Amino acid sequence: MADAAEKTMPETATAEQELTDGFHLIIDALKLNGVKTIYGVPGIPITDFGRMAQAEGIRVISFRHEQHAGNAAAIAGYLTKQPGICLTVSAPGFLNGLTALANATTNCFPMILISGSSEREIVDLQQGDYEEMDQLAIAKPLCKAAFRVLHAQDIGIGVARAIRAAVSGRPGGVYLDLPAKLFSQVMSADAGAKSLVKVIDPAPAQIPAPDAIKRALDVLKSAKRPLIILGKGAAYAQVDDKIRALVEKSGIPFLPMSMAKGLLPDTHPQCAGAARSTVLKESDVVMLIGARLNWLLSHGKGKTWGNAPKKFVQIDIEPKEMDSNVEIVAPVVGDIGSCVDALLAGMDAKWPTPPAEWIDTVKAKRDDNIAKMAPKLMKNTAPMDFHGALGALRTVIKERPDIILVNEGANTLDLARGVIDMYQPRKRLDVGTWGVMGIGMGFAIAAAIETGKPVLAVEGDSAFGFSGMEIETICRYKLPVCVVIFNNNGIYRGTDVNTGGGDDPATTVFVKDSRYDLMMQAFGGEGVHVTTPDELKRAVDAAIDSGKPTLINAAIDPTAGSESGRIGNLNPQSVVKKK
Ligand SMILES: Cc1ncc(C[n+]2csc(CCOP(=O)(O)OP(=O)(O)O)c2C)c(N)n1
Ligand SMILES: [Mg+2]
Repeated sequence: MADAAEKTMPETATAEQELTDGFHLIIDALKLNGVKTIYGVPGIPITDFGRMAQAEGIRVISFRHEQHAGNAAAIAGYLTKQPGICLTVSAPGFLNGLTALANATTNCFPMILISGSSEREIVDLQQGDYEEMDQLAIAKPLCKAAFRVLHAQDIGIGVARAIRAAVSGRPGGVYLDLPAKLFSQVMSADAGAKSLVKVIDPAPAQIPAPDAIKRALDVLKSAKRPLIILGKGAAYAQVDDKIRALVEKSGIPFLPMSMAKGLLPDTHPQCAGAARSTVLKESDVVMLIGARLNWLLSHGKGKTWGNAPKKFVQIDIEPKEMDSNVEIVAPVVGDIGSCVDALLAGMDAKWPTPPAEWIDTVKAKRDDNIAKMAPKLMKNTAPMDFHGALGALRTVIKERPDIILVNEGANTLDLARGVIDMYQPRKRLDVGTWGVMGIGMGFAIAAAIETGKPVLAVEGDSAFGFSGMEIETICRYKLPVCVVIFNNNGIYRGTDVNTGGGDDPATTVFVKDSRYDLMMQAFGGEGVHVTTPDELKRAVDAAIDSGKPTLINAAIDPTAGSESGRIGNLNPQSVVKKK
C-alpha cells in the first residue's frame, strides 16, 4: 500500500497529509518487536511518552523507584527471553536504573534500559542543563552495548540494535539513550513507518562444532564419578525437556545452581542438591551446562573441590567463558538447546550409566542429609527459627508447585535455597550472581505480570527494606503477590549491641518487632502478623487462594541467624582483637 501511495504522490505532499514523531516511532518500533510491557518511573522527558505508550496498548507499570523497575525488566527478560524494557528520566533516574542494568548484565538477563537524556549540545559543553549527564559514557562499561539515537529516522535501527544486542549470544543489559529533543522530532508518517525494523531471528541458534561434541562425549564416557551442574543459563534456554532427556539418558547425578532449581524437580532421583559438598569433592568429570565457575562454585578449585583430579566439560554460548578459572578439557560453545541436541544425538542406546558405586555414594549422602534436616523443619514453636518457618513454606510450594518463589536476604536466602524444593523450571528467582539485595519487589511484580502466576516473595527484613516501597505498586496493580518477611530484627540477627557502648543501636539491628504488615494495610493490601509455622502456612494459603496483595510479618527468633548466612567465610578478618 505504501508503495502505491508513493507512486501517485510526491513525498512532500504525503508529509503534509500525515506526520509522525519520535514519541510514536519509539512506541511503534517497540510494538513491532513484540514489546507488551514497559517498567518505569515517569518524569521529564518521558512522562508523555509513557501516557502515549499506554494509549497505544503497551502496559506501562509505574514504580516508585527506578531500581525496582529495572529489576522488573531484567527478570521479565529472564522469564520470557525477550528483552525487558525499563524506562527512566535523565541523570538521577538513569543512575537509579543503572544498578539493575549492571546486575542484569552480570546475570545474563536480557533487558534494555531506555532513558531520556538532556540536550547533547549543552551536556557536551557542560553548560549545566536540567539533569545534565553524559549518560551514554557512564552506561557503556556497565552493560553489553549502549546506543544513542539523535534522529527520528534512526529510531527503528536504534531499537533493533538494542534488541539484538540484548538477546543474541550471551544475553545482557543494553542501554538506549534518547535525548529529549528526539521525542518531538517530526517526519512523514510514511517514511517513519518504513524506517522501522522488525528484528528477524534475534537470538540465532549457535550450533556447536561436531569435534567439540565428540570430545565432550569421550570425556564423559571415561568418567567414574561424573556430575552435571545446571546453571540459570540452562533454565533461561527454555529447553527443559531436552535437558531432562540428557540428564536421564546419561544417568549422571545433577546439581542445580540456585535459579536452576526446578529445571528438573529437586526430588528427582538423580538430584544431588542435598549432597552438594560430596559431589563437588569426589566427582572426577564435571559437565557445566549454562553455569559459570565463578565464586558461587569456588572458581572450580580449592577445598570445596577436594583432591580428586577433575576434568571439566563446559557448555556455554560465550567462548570467552572457557578456561576463565580452570582448564576446560572439553569446551562446547553454542546455544544450550543445540548443544544438548548434539550431545543426545551422539549418545547411542549403549551409553554406559555411571558406576553403581558412585550413584550409591551420592544417594546415601543425599538421603542422610535429608533425614537429618527433616525434624528441624517440623518444629512448630514460637518464636520460629528459620527452619521451622521454612518447613511451612516448603509444604506450600510442594502443594502448589506453580507458585513463583522470589527470595533474598542472608540466612533467609541461604536456608530457603536448601530447604524449599522446587518442582518446575524458572520458578525460583533470587539474588543471582552478585548476591544483591533489592531485587525482591521488582522481581515479584514482573513475575506476576509476565506469567500470571501467584508469587511468593520470601524476604529477610533487611532485604525487604531495599525495595519495600514497591508494595504500594503491588497494591495499585492488584497483583497476586504474597510477601513473607522473615523478621529477625536485623541483618543476620537482631541481637547485636553497639560495640562502642553508646546509645546508638548496633550497625546490624533494626527497630525491634517492627510491624511490616501494617505498611501493607496502609495501601489497602492484606497485612498479617504470624508467630508460628502453622499460622504462617495458613496465612500464605489464604493469600494464594485470594490472589490479593498480602504481606505477612513472620516473627523469627532474633538469635537464630548466623553472620552472613552461609558465606561468613568471605568476611575479611582483622588482626586486632574484637573489643
Ligand atoms: C545492595 C546490597 N547491599 C548490601 C548487601 C549486604 N547484605 C548482604 S545480606 C544483607 C541483609 C541480610 O539481612 P536480612 O535480609 O534481614 O536476612 P537475615 O540474614 O536476617 O535473614 C545485606 C545488607 C548486599 N548484598 N547488597
Ligand atoms: Mg533479618
